Amino acid sequence: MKRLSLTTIAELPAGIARPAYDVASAGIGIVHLGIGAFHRAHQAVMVDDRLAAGEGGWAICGASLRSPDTYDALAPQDGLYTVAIRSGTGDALRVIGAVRRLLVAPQDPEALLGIMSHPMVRIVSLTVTEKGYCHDPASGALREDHPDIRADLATPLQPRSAPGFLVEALRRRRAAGVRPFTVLCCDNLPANGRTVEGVVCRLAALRDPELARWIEGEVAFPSTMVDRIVPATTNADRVMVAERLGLEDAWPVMAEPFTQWVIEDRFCNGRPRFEEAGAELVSDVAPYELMKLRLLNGSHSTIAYLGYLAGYETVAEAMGDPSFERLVRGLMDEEVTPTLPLPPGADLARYKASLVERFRNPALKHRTWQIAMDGTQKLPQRLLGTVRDRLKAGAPIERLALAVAAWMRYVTGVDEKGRPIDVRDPLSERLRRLADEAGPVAERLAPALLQIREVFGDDLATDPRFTGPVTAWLACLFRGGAKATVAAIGRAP
Ligand code: CS2
Repeated sequence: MKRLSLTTIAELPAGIARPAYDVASAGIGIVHLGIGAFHRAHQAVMVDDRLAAGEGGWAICGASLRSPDTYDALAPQDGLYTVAIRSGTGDALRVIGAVRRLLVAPQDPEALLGIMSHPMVRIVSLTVTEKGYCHDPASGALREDHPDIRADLATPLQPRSAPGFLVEALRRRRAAGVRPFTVLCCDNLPANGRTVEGVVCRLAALRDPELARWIEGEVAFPSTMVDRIVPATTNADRVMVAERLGLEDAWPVMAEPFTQWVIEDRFCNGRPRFEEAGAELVSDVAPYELMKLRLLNGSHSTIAYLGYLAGYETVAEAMGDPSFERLVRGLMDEEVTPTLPLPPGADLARYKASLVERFRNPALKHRTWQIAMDGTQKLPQRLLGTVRDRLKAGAPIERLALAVAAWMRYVTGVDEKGRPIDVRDPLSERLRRLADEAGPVAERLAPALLQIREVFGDDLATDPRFTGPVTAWLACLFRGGAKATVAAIGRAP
């Protein structure tokens, strides 16, 4: 079978949407760090819309900071790939042309720095996942002892980390008298623009305080809220797409119909009219971001740990269990909602109902194991901020505590049937060691894991209003398993 590319695109059957513009002549205006499935199903689709609408100078150069996989899949396809929108009524396919160039940073850091410093590039956006910012998830501060940061300070002209690339490219622009780009963070971090600004300015200050001052004064770091559920692509997905296209696509991406992008309208060097592609440009993203991180991602992580332990492979399967649905609705309505400032014009009841519908989408096959990854980087903004707000208000935190306990049970690395769990987390070795030392005893395991300051900060580990319910739920999980514990929630542990 032939491969999707600019040469074969004309052979696509009718019914497959494709770029409505001259792909080959679209100029690059955005460098994106972390060209994974999420970016390709989210921002790149909106950029594709703007290119089709005639804003020709905003195509994307996508860089991978680690693995060459995306490059290897998409470079032979001239950057073209398929987005399959999956709903109960079938899959709608669209070929995207917005990614005009691909790079693999470790193979050629100079090429990436070259394009990042080029005046035609006016935005550098990022989806490098929570751990890609080399920061302390509890405090948001740069981890100066992070191996990649130490390397970037030792050889700043050949950076490794995302902050290292941003600082070096901005330094080059300043030295050459080129206006800086906007840094557009699209990861699920709280106050993501501010957080990345803090990390970048700190790293710059360690190199050159003058540079740090210039970045603070000249570079815009708008915050954003990004939302679209994008499960990892499977081989069955590749086969389905090839059948529909009549062409092979080495890496199509699967997504739900829903998509949302809320962006703080603060750019220092121009931007495409994203609002005409469906984005919401606002003056303050914070309420949207809290709503999404705490309701969607908080529920997701809760479903992921409990669902995995209960033997559910996907979010939709877990949500098919009535006790899980009750737990998620109870978590959202009773424990999260009272902590949320309302975004202007938002209808929270509708938002929550739509989340339950999205989680139940049977076509998505979003694996609990996928969401369970990197818990140490996710828990603070998804669950622990809510816990702190609830404790401040003197309010109960039973479901939140159960979710944290489920994470603890999960990171022991052994499931309820005694089989190993493939725990993926930057702290996985430490987690494993703590779990092995404590053994499957809630009263020993909970305090050991609560000592991880990067996750729980200095306050939660010693607050009995938190440690008490977490330990009690962990004991329940060890005793009765996740299914029975979820069925029992509502009664005191
Ligand atoms: C998920 C998110 O994998 C995860 O941790 O919770 O990727 C989630 O699907 C997106 O944030 C949805 O916008």
